[in-house]
Amino acid sequence: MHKSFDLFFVSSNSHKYQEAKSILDSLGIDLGFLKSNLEEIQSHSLNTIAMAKAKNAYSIFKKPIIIEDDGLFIDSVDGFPGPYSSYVFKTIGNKGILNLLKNNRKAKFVSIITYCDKTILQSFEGKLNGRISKTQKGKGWGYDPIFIPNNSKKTFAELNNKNELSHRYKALRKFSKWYLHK
Ligand code: ITT
Repeated sequence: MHKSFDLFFVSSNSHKYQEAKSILDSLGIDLGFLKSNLEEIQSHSLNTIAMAKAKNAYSIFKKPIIIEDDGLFIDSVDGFPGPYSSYVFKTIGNKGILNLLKNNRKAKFVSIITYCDKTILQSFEGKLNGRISKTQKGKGWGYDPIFIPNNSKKTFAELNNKNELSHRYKALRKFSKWYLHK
C-alpha cells in the first residue's frame, strides 16, 4: 500500500528532497516527493522565482506543496551565480568557479522554501555565510565540495552535520514553526 502524505516537495533534484525530508522528519513533518522539472522564470530575486515555481507546482498537482529555490552568492563576483546557480553548476561547475576566484572568497548560500495550497502562498528564507574553498574537498553533490560554512574548516561535503546548519535547515525550520501552527 502507498503511504499518504499531507505535504509534498516538488523538485527535479532528489538530493534536495532527501535533505529536506530528513530535516522535516526531525521537526515532526512527514514529507512526500513529487519529482518534476518545473519551469523557472528569469529574475534576480530568488523569492520571485520561488513564488512563481510554487504556483506552477500547485497548478499541476493540486495538493499542498513546498518548493525550494537556492542560490550560491559569491561576494567578489557581485553575488554571481545567485539565481543562476543551477545553470552555472551545469555549465562551468565547481572547477570553473574555483578558476574565477583569487583573493576574496566570501560567499553565502540562500534557500527560499515556498509553500502553496489553494489559498496560501508563503515563503521562508534561510541564509548561511561562508567561503569558497581553494580546491574541491569531499564527495558531496552540487556546490557541497567548494562551500565552507563560517566557523568550520570543512566543506559541506566533508561535514557530517550539514543538515543541522545548512541554508535549507534554516529555511525549513522557519517553515515548520509556521506550518505546525497554521
Ligand atoms: P529544482 O528542480 O528544485 O529547481 P535545482 O537543482 O534546479 O532543482 P535550485 O535551482 O534550487 O535547484 O538550486 C540551484 C543549484 O544550487 C542546484 O542545482 C545545486 O547545484 C546548488 N545547490 C543548492 N543547494 C545546495 C546544497 O545544499 N549543496 C550543494 N549545492 C546546492
